[in-house]
Amino acid sequence: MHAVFASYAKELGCSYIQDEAGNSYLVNDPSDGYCLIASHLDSVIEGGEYDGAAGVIAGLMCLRWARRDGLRVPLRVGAFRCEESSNFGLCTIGSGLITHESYKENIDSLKGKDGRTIAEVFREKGWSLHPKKISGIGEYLEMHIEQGKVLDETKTEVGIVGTIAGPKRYRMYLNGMADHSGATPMSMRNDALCAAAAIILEVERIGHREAAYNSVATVGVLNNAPNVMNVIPGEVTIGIDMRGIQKESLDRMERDLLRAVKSICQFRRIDCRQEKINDVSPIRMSPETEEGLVKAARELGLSFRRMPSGAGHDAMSFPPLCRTGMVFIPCRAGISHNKLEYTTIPSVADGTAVMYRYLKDRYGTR
Ligand code: HGY
Ligand code: MN
Ligand code: MN
Repeated sequence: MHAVFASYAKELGCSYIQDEAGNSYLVNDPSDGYCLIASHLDSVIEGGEYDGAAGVIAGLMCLRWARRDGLRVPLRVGAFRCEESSNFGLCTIGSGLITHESYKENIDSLKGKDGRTIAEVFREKGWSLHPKKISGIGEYLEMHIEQGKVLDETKTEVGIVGTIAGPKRYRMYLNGMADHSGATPMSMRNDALCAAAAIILEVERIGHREAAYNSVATVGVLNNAPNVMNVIPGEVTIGIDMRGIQKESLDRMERDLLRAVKSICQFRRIDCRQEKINDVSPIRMSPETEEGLVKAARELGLSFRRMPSGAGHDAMSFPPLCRTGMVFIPCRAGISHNKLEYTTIPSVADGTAVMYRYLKDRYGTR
């Protein structure tokens, strides 16, 4: 995908560069103060074709229109690596590394699904986990499918994002005692999978309780060992993903989760090792960029709504550095992270037109 992305350089009159973390860019003008329009090219396992890719295509279209119209602004289009937490459990790795915003702690020992550490993978690819910080950026824009049902169900053409939900993520390693499923009396078991089941239902209960604040809580990862019919499960790993646009709600979910894990494991005589893999506060987009995108949508006569993002995005990495804004487009039935994920070319064009109109309003043409 990055090679295909790079192949557009010539027809768009751009140069292709890669940063030290392996992220790709097309550059129409090397001067500072550039506007970066980007998203990611990786996807979740068994995912769809639009999450990330649609936003990169929107950037390429803006480059093409800017070249046609002689837009004055220095534009770059970016394709980030490893935005999804599917492999290393951590999200927005590519954009987080080059902004130095998301990873102040050392992530070298994070293991991917194939057991190799991120340090081994980066070394093999010739990339750095400690790249020099991105510089010269004036503004960051990203277009993305909503991955929710609001725009589709309300038949709204575009969404303008105000706040992106922050993720708090844990991996819990539950250790009980593998034992004979036939010969071990029920009162003498340390069943790690039953403890996990109690925790999973508690995560769901906490999520429902905080739904009033737009918070959600999910257990998406479950590994059970030895995972055979006649052995009481001894070792279980679960991955917990909590998200919220209100910090207090996120903190309440975390507090109640840790309390529940402690009491469930004590009651069931299970040892639990906790690994906190993500703790990103809810991120506010720049108000002036948000207002500019709203103005552009209005000028284009597109139906729009201001809305939060429940999903995380590379745009989370940029507000500490520069003005940042996001545009959403509908996806069919809100389905995402699923092969059925779908949006239309006219919707991609609508979202792109809003970003491009914003650029013209802000920077003007020759
Ligand atoms: O998981 C997310 O929120 C995003 O799709 N990376
Ligand atoms: Mn995604
Ligand atoms: Mn995405």
